[in-house]
Amino acid sequence: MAIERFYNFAFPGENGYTPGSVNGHQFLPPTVAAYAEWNMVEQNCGDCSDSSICECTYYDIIDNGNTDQVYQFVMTNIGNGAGWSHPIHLHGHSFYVMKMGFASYSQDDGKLIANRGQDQQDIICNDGKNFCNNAQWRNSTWSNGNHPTLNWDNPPQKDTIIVPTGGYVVIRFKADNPGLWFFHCHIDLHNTNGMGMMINESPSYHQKVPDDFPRCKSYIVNNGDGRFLNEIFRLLNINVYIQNHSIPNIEKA
Ligand SMILES: [Cu+2]
Repeated sequence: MAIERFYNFAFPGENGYTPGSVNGHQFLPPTVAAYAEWNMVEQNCGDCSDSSICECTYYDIIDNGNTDQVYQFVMTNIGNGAGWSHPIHLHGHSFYVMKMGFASYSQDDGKLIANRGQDQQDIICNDGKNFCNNAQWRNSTWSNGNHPTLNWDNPPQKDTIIVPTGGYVVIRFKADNPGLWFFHCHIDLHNTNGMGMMINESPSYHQKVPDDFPRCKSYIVNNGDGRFLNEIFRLLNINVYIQNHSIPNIEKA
């Protein structure tokens, strides 16, 4: 039996605030080396809800020690925040592509038909704003890895797959590689805008870091120059997060 998770990679939001996110969580990079100092990662995504967009160091824990457990991820690109296709990349695994679902396009002009994305077809979004932060199969008997028409005949094995606008991709892999794996859109503008998350796989089975491995601790600058400094750090590609930072908003084209 596969354990199933839904992740919506999109730009949901309202009032001009539509950052890249996964299930409505705009990713904040951890302020520490997360693998070595997991207990210092700011793990509070408590303000996030099905009908809001939040910023946090979003992660999910999978497996908990059973190294043969199969996981099924349903990666969606649906709802209020659909509009671009996303090449989603999972570190630490190659996965099997079991199914792809597409939105409906006009036979005449090739354009997306309004309201015919997969949030209106195979998948349902439970929130009134159609952010799709907590999507599920419309047919509940498909839940928990029981979708009836997955491709079992030599499914392609990949580590990156396009999740089409308005559509979804079902992947499977064995959780047999304990570690901390980034899971993100590989368009860097989307990724750095927050469309990513961490998969913490089998935490109790992580390899220990060497005893003398540097512990940098959390370094948070919080002053009036924070916004300016944050941009400098971004330009230098230094992974330091400034409180009250500003991430440029990506407007829909
Ligand atoms: Cu993207």
